[in-house]
Amino acid sequence: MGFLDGKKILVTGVASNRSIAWGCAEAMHKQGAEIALTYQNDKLKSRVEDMAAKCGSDIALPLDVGSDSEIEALFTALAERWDGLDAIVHSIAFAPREQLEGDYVDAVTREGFATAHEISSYSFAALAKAGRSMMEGRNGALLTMTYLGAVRAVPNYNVMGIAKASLEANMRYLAASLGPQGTRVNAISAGPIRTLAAAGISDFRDMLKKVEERTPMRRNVTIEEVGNAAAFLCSDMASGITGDVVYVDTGYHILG
Ligand code: 0WD
Repeated sequence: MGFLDGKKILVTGVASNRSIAWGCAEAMHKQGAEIALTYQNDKLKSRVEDMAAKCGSDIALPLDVGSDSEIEALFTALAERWDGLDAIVHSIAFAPREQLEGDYVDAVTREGFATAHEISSYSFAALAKAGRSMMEGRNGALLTMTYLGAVRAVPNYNVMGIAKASLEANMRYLAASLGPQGTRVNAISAGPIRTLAAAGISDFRDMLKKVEERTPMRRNVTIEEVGNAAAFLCSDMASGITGDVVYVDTGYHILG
């Protein structure tokens, strides 16, 4: 018996077994949820299929959130397998690598700004919109992944911090919009974790070290810990929580 028994959950953004999305899928599977995964491109297909199988699932579907037709096709394919959907985990972000190093004003470009916002923020609203009818009447949940760089000027995080601020506002507007149909919308602000996406951020290793030295718990957070919080937020145990950012960062955000 788990607290997600009978729930059908779509988890996007699995790129490797270090992905935060994978921590979410594993934790949710442990709590009894049925899981569907997505993969960004053909290179990731067989890896993500294998990872779905580890969650007892044979649903791994293509999704590049830069494409409206792929978003539509995803929900059409999902509707052929499931009669409804209880939660969507959005764990996707992208900015061109040259945006994520050095001085913000030097690095930012019109194109880099637009890409970061489209892939890292708009895509959350796009998934909410496309998934809305499958989620109706089920007390569903949407969840996204954000970072402290949304509310503080973190070195090298640059335009991604602005995209995360947009994502957090997006989350609140989605919560207001979808609340009347019973869908809750939240974000987890995770501490730094070594993943493929994180490798694109300049001096990421220093960031991990700095957090470890200063944070109240004197260690970095794990994908299992983020996954457990995600499982809770997508469950009926969190039925009163919407429009919120929950920090899963071993307390780093409270420091002055
Ligand atoms: O320290 C960290 N790792 C933190 C990550 C701290 C706080 C928040 N986050 C956020 C990230 O910003 C992101 O929103 O968590 C989310 C997941 O990131 P992750 O688990 O750190 O990274 P990763 O394992 O790389 O998964 C992100 C994936 C991509 O991986 P790559 O490495 O290929 O960029 O997002 C997917 C892709 O699989 N992705 C897309 N999926 C569909 N369409 C797209 C796209 N256009 N672009 C990227």
